[in-house]
Amino acid sequence: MKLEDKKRVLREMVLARRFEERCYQAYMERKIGGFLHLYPGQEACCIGVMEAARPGYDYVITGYRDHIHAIKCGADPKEVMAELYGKETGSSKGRGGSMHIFDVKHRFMGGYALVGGPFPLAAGLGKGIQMKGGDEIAICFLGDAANNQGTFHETMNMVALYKLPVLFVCENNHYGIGTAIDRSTAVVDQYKRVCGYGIESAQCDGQDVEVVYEHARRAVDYVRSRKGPYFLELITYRYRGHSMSDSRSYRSREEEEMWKKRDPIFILRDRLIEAGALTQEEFHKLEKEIDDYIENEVVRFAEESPEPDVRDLEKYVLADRETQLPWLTGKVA
Ligand SMILES: Cc1ncc(C[n+]2csc(CCOP(=O)(O)OP(=O)(O)O)c2C)c(N)n1
Repeated sequence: MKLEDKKRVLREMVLARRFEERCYQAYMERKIGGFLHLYPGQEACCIGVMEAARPGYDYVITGYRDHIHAIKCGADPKEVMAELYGKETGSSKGRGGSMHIFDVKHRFMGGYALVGGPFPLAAGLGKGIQMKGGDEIAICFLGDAANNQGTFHETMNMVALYKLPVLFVCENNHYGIGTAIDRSTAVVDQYKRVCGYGIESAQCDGQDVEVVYEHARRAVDYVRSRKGPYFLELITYRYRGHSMSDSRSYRSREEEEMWKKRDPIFILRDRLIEAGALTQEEFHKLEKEIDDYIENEVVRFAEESPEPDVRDLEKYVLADRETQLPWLTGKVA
């Protein structure tokens, strides 16, 4: 990664962290309702992988921990925040909330609440790309527990059989809600689980964004050159609970502190400082700039945006038979 790119990536990771922490605060203030799954600790995963891909050009799909993936694809943080606030200006018009951020314009094909749900959809995206031609790829981000779903195995078989251009990124944060991976999964090294399907795979440190980027570059090149699907496992950790109702009683504070010593933002920050490319003061200035942006633009936009009109409650939620599904009405041959 070039120095300029590293500095930009540091900024993006700080934005991701502060955005999520601000969501936490807004939830506690009851400005955000419903479910909320936050990403602090895992920033190097999505940002490092997408740095090696083409955000806004390659198709991306993921689970419910989806805000940062959408933003990295090009979604406006203001629209993502407005979605969390349930406002009409949100990326899903306020009807989806945290788990259903979509930004089709930037080829962010959605966050999904159903664990494992995105696997077959990613295969479909890959099949679509293959039929259309072109050099896009589909990237499917998912957690380690999702790999125990039946959809995982059916999808791995099909993508391997048809050599679909899909990169699977497993963000292994060691927990599925409150269950540690070694209590739910026979083979904890997730990258080994796809060998039986003949899929290329690798595992790497998910805390060091440069390491993630290097591995992702190889994986993306492999998929883009149409050699077939690829499975990349990133070893990472989420600092907060699974969702807002999780007290994290299933893990020790020592374990959390140990992971915080390998904070993805601090790893890159310290490396830049050591190389003389950044000072502590510049870093604080960056944090302040980002906090101001989130407060004065992102949060303000969400707060000032209108609520959806209650008469439009079903708009965008249920398919409109007349205009959106004309074949159901028999008007299309
Ligand atoms: C089909 C289905 N089964 C169960 C759930 C309940 N559930 C929500 S999150 C979750 C754990 C998923 O963990 P993982 O895939 O590792 O992702 P992480 O939360 O760690 O990012 C489960 C079982 C669900 N949402 N969907």
